[in-house]
Amino acid sequence: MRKTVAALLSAAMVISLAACGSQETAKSQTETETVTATEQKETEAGSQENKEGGFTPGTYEGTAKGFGGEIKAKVVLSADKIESIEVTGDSETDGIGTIALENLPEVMMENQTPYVDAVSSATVTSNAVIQAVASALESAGADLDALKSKKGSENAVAKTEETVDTDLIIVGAGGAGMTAAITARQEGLEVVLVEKMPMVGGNTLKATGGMNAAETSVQKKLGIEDSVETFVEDTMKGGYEKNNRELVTVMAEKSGEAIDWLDSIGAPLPEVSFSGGATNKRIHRPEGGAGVGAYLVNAFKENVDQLGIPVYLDTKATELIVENGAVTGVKAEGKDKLYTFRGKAVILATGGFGANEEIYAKYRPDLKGYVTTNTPGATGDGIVMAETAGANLVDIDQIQTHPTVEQSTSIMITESVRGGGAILVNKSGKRFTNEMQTRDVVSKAIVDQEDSYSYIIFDQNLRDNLSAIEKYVENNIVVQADTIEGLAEQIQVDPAVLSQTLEDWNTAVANKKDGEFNRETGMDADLTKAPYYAIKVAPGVHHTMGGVEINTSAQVINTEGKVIPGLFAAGEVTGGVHGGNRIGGNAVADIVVFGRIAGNSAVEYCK
Ligand code: FAD
Ligand code: MEZ
Repeated sequence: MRKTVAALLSAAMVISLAACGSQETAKSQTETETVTATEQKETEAGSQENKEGGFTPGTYEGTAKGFGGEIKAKVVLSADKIESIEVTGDSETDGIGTIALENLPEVMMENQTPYVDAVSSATVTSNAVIQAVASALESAGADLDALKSKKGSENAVAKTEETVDTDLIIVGAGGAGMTAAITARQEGLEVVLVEKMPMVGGNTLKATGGMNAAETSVQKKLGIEDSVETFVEDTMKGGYEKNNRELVTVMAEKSGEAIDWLDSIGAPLPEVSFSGGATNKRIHRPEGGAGVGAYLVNAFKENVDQLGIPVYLDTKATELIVENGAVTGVKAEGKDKLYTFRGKAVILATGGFGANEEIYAKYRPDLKGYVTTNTPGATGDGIVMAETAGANLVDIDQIQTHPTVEQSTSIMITESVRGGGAILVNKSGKRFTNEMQTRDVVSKAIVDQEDSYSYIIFDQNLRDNLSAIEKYVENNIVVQADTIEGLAEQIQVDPAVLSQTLEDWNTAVANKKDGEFNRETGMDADLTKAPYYAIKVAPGVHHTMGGVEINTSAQVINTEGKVIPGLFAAGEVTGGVHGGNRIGGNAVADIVVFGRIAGNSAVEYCK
């Protein structure tokens, strides 16, 4: 059984990495076919008009459909050279998509051809950039076949070997990894971060709703009553008591100081709201309701840079080095180098496997074909490496869906929208559940509706207080109208039914009593301020609760229940904290609390 997990994960990793990505991959398959067909036509046209031996000087433009909208390319040609390439595309995925826009023109200039390798995990954007530039060149009458044949020979590089000596190697530059790196470096260790993607952030970059913490300085300031005990009990109940109570208790007890630590590194979280399954207002977020992940990743990266921690991007860890039973390093593959990182300890912070359909569908066949909210790097590599080094795995079959995911873009609509007062209606325009229950329950309720989808409905007041919503508007997934009836017409729901639903809901908010579904939280504001908004949603794969077993010091435990010397882990790569179902906001709490613990434990160990 254990061997099967590793074998499956490894095989699927190769597939997943080669295919480059979750949400972009899902689209890329169809789009790549379109691109190829178009490219074929372009090639034929290009050959007919070909100017032998070079280009017709001038400025040429081309366009192509990217991930979120149109990509435009402006190419300046002299008689024998591509002089400049400028590419724009405002709607590409933040981070990875924009990296493709920024990096590819430079590589194209270096190679003097548009036909260069796609940026890992941004295949749709990359293909669109390639097509837009090729289309500009086609309009200049360039020989696209000749330019295609340039690819490969000029890009091929033999990989050299390099050994890097340090104290601590941290694999994965997401939230847990960067938190551990900052903590350990602040205590004087030499640290390196190894990250397989071309950018830092991982799933942490996408986190939106916020971070749970109890008895915090922020809650006290806002007059919110909460307790560590309630936090522990909510988490245990949400996880169906499968959680490791010791780990949960540490997370809850240390969550308050984690909020203060974030403040100390320049990332205060001054607002607090409700998340599903939480008894009290506990989910901490940035001012104005901005997405928590990008905000934290920016702060983490600034600290990592200020502390001079080297970050090896595009460098995929492939194997842990084990000597005399202790972990002393990592083997990794970069773009042009094969690395051996040697040190005294290793922290695995490689995240989960929510972008690895082969694995999650093995444990949950019902999830086959589901979209994922996860970033393409979430393929479970760390779990494989740890297991190969003897680590025990826990709760590996516990996989969570998020109930409100827009299906054509895989964009997750944050729980904070419901926490701020939004409701869910089915295709008849009626509410069908308490929207603030845990996400497994709400997901099931949506799937049980006719055609298995729902609309999340909110108003202008909610939009004004939650800037995370602007991303949904920018991505054109929000329907808007000045009246409830107008909104109903647009989403093809009976206007009378939707009006009644809203009227009943607003009465429930006024009376603080939801007679229909017993909702008790996220009822601070009614839905009465026009315009009104709707987003069509259904569940998507969101979090993998299981992973490597750790103790409260973030030391990795082997299959005999013993600590593996030199190996620590934190974040979504681990199992135990979330049990059978994670409460919204607990993963960011997990990565900050256990990221710090892993950093400190590694410091102790290295001493
Ligand atoms: P990640 O942030 O995923 O980082 C892991 C890193 O390791 C990645 O950069 C990855 O590329 C890298 N890596 C993987 N394999 C290798 C390898 N072989 N070599 C080198 N590098 C490797 N939780 C909350 O509590 N609150 C929220 O509001 C919230 N919102 C979310 C919204 C979305 C859309 C998603 C997807 C998740 C959300 N979560 C939220 C969950 C939470 O963001 C994640 O569980 C958490 O950020 C994981 O952090 P991590 O550091 O463990 O992993
Ligand atoms: O913890 C999460 O995954 C979360 C709060 C997501 C969200 O809805 O914003």
